[in-house]
Amino acid sequence: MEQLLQQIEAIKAEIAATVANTPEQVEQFRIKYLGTKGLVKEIMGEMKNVPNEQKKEFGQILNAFKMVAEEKMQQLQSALGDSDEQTAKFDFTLPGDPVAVGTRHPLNLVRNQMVSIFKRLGFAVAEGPEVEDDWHNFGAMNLPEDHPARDMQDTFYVQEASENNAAWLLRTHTSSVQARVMETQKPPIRVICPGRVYRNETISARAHCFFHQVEGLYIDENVSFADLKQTLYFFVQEMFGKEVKVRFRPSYFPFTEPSAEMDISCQICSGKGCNICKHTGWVEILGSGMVHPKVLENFGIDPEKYTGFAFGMGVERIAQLKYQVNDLRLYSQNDLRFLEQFKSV
Ligand code: 2NL
Repeated sequence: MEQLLQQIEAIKAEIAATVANTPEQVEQFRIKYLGTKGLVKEIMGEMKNVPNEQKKEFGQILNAFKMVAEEKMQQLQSALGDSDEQTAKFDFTLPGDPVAVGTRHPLNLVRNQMVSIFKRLGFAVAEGPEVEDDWHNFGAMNLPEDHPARDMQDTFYVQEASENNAAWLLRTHTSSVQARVMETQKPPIRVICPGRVYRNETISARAHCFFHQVEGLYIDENVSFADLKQTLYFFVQEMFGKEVKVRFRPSYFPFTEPSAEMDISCQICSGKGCNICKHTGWVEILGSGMVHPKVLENFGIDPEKYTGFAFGMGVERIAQLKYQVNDLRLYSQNDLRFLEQFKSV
């Protein structure tokens, strides 16, 4: 009995000291210890010579011994497998699992194109808050107190004006951002302001309660209406191609004088006449004008020394003309059948 225990301890030490560098050596280990004629089986065979009252205790010792051999066997196998067998089996040329990537939203695609065109002309990009005070959105832009745009019917008020507090509202144009630029910077100023704006409209194919704008402002000495026209003509040529034709129509905005709207030749029918251009061959794409002297004065800019032009356009409108989107609601419904069409744009 005592001798058997010593024998087991000796074999255990031998097992612990075993190393195997090849599959053959692992197999030799298996045969020597765990095979049908192996040492584990042989020692197990001694069980019949153990006296009955010691069988239970000895059985436990034998089981533990067998586990030591089996665990070592697994160790040897996995140590080999990691370095050789498994790497050899793995085909690194297999294609990976496809990862579904999203697509850019058409409004972001068009906004980015617009921004990059104006950047090339030296315009900086400015952004600002969507919740604005009455002054930056309306007052500074020369909109009189009784102007219809200020009406609750048209503008979302977050807080009405009171004795001590200004009115807070969702900006109705990104002019409010340009107001903040004029407040903090001196001319020359050359910025574009892309962003979301809000109007209290009933949602339909042609109107939405929010949309996206890019407004531009250029103030320096000797800025003229000719600069305005050439800048905007360059913009549409880059956006729609060199073939595009433009025309300016006189218009009115409280913040510009004189004011003009710009039309381009219809991109759908090339000017022949269709539903989009209402058979005129022309579509309106933006409003513009020379910055009103009162607006300049509001920011301490001397209108005798400086002049400027400004313009504003809707990103949805440009995207509609570029990609023939016939319903404004499509932009905010997140319908994949719509969005996936812009995968390769
Ligand atoms: C439109 C018309 C316009 C402006 C926006 C502007 C900004 C400043 C001063 C003067 Cl800071 N004007 N912006 C000027 C003319 C037209 O937008 O139909 N937008 C969609």
